Amino acid sequence: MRNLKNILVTGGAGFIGCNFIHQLLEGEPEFTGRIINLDALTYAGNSASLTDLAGQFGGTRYCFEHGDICDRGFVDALFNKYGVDTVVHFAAESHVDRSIYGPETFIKTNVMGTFTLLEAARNAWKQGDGVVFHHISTDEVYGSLGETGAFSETTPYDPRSPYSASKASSDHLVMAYHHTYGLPITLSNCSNNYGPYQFPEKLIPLMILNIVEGKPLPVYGDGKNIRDWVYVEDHNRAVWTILHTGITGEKYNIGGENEWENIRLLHTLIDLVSKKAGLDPEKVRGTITFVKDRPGHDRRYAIDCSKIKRELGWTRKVGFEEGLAKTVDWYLTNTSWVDGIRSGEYQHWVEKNYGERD
Ligand code: NAD
Ligand code: TDX
Repeated sequence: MRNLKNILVTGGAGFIGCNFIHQLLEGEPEFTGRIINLDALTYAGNSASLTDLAGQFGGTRYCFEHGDICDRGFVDALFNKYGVDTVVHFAAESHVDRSIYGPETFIKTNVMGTFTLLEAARNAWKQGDGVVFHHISTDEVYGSLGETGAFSETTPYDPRSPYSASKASSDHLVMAYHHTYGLPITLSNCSNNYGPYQFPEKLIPLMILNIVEGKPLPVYGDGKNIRDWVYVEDHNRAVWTILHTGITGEKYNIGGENEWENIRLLHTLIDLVSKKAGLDPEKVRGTITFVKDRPGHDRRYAIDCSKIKRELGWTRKVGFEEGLAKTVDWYLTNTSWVDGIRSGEYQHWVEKNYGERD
């Protein structure tokens, strides 16, 4: 069992990263160390997701550092300042649609940013500081499945969007730093996450808010693409398990074993949100709008996560019904968070890029 004292979390103001920090500081009493959150606060980062923690743990167990993972000098300084022994690398450009409209920032952050962090970690590690680097990645690196089968850790990479290609590149770099230099790394590839604090450009929060606001519900293509969904806290518990007991140099798939066609998921959400918000579900169904398909839209993802279950004893705890209900409640309650995150660059981007797609 590793003793983690100074954890550098990148992208901790984003969806999965901020849940990770909340879970560690509020829900893991055996963790007594410190978290350093390095985040550039792009459109997807929101310090409001962490305000309560900054008040409760700020300065001692939680430190926020505003900066770019591509900035080598800044990253090196953080390793020195905090004696970082663990890196949990969430920071990325994460939205597939944006990678289609503007791939460059994906290459910068996901490829060059990961490279920069790896170099900084290798430098600290060479100086004798024990550093473990955990890289957070996605099932999308494996490509698209037909009607049967599931991605395992040995499935060959076949990324098909600029997003997944940039994540695949970063995975290869992480593995290369282990094989070439011996840097202690672990890597995880997870399926679609859902839960609180997810930016409402992603399917589930977008649909929840559009249902409540009476806006059209845009379904890409025929709506029959399939995704595997895992509650964000289950993903983060898996990461925590890997950090403690994962084998250096290994990769682990994480998934919910929970496949849904998009259109079926949308109907489920319509029923759930309508019930909670006092709407007529049949009227809401009338707002479903089939729009032009996402170019290169992967048809089906499914994850074989038997390795992490068998070798590290992780299992998913939150069922889909329970997780969806919690998520819907969270978005219906936290309206000021929603207003805050949607007030900036996002709306402008949607108008500019999505105007012509219907
Ligand atoms: P997100 O877009 O919600 O958050 C990304 C965070 O990274 C933001 O806080 C942003 O400000 C920060 N960031 C972006 N560029 C940066 C830079 N150059 N320097 C420093 N910070 C920067 O993303 P997410 O959904 O929380 O995803 C986190 C990680 O998990 C990503 O690596 C993603 O590829 C991976 N992942 C996501 C999912 C999912 O369903 N969301 C599934 C599997 C894997
Ligand atoms: O408006 C929409 N309509 C629609 O039909 C949106 C936003 C999405 N979709 C479809 C596309 C996908 O088949 O829903 C599915 C899910 O879409 P996203 O929420 O954009 O997620 P996805 O493209 O599957 O990628 C997500 O999971 C893997 C994350 O964004 C990635 O960061 C992660 O790696």
